[in-house]
Amino acid sequence: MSETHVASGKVREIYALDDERLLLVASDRISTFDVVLPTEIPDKGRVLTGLSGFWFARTMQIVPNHLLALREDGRSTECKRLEMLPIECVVRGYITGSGWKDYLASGAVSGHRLREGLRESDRLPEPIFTPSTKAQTGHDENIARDAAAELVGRTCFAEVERVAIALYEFASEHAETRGIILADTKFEFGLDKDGVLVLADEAFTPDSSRFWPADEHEPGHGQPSFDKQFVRDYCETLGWDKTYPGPELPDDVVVGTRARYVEAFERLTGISFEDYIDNPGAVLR
Ligand code: PZK
Repeated sequence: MSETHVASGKVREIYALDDERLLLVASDRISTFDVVLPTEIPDKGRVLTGLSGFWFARTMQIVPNHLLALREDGRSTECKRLEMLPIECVVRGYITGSGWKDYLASGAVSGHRLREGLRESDRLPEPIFTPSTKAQTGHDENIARDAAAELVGRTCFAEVERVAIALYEFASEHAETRGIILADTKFEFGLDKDGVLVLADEAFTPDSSRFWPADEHEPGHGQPSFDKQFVRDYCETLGWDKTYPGPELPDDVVVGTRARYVEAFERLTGISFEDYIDNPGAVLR
């Protein structure tokens, strides 16, 4: 490939196609406890790319997005190059993860004061926007709404918050009717050359969102992850200290995990994964 490499995520790469377009390539790598494992999950990158495409096609009436074309390999997308906003845009419909930690410590998350007595993994009365910083290393940190507004400007902040909540409401309602809870999700936005707000990165994938099986939802503790639970359970049996390097995965864990990704894809899109492999454009219609 002749394209210039621009950036690496844990499991994705970005290349420059020209001044206006980027190529986003999703690999089959998987991370757990923030460590990329040496074993890949076949087709994971295709599942995530297909899901993003599905959601981008269905949310254009809420906000324009960066997707220009989905390539025949099912894992590469051509995207409009944007000026990215310096915040991660997180929406939470359930209280878990760093939101749960912040709530326990202070009774609030990013300045949203929540009622007393919430249990871990409880549904919130309404989704909340909890922006975070883009940490260069380590974990993103939830920041106050004022701090986020300072970083992007008040008018931009208000628009991003409104759009992010609308996107979450749209997708989480769809997912719940298909037996999957989207507990929370992270968006990245950018501005195009005319200053228009555009949704970028990936949308409602299991790497950018917490997917929980709805029929197993039980507040009071952390929930099993729809996609990564086999991997986490296996890693817990090893007594691994969760630092680099991670363990190789046995075949049954790989096969079971691949099946969970494919199941999430098929439940959410209503499209058979085989059809997607034959014709990736199927998710856009
Ligand atoms: C962009 N990232 C983060 C994501 C990585 C890194 N449309 C865009 N325009 C300009 N920049 C970006 C995007 C997008 N999306 C996003 N870094 C730059 C990122 C995935 C893999 F290596």
